[in-house]
Amino acid sequence: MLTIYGVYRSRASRNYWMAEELGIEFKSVPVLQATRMDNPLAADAPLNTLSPDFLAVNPMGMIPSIKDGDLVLNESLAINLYLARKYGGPLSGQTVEEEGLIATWTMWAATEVEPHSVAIVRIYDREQENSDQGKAGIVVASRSLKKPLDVLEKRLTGQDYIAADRFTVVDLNVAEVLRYAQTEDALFDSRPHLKAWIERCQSRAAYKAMQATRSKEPISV
Ligand SMILES: N[C@@H](CCC(=O)N[C@@H](CS)C(=O)NCC(=O)O)C(=O)O
Repeated sequence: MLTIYGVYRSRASRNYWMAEELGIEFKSVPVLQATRMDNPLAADAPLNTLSPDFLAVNPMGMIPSIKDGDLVLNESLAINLYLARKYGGPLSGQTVEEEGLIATWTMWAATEVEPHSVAIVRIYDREQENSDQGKAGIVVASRSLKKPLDVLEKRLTGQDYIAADRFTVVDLNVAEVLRYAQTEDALFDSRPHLKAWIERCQSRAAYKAMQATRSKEPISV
């Protein structure tokens, strides 16, 4: 059975969403972020990203990781590409060309979008969004997102999904990377196709199932 190591309030959410989409059985092993804990190395600390048992799974000390049979994989977006290929049906690329587009837009999200969307979510995580420093950080990150979001808006003008005429793993990957910037309404209100697309992605039953579990997870440990 597939094992997902992580918590829903982390990048593991994208793998939980993917597992829901695929309808595959999976086991979730909770691994907390050490950075959110007071004393992650305490003898009685719950399994976390600094625990030796978890470092044996991912020496980078980051969630998510998965185990599928004997295979261990890290890197949330790559995990989804693997799950799509292995279990995916219509979520995976059906042609080499679709696979190429899925890889391209996933790498684009990881390199051109996520650094800036994560910068925004971190400001909210630290409850700094109303401080001068936090506001300045949001302005800088939003400015950096302008070009990538204009490019995605153009891509989605005249087509409902990024790589094919159906929802695929890359829509899930990009939507999850962009979710971190969704506090900034202006980024989406000014780009109607992007806004309609992310709403389309997030109206899926599997996304709602992931969010329902996520909302029950305690915010602090
Ligand atoms: N590129 C990695 C990044 C993983 C990552 O940064 N995970 C965070 C949680 S979202 C983490 O585990 N941080 C360690 C910590 O906070 O202790 C991926 O996409 O899987």
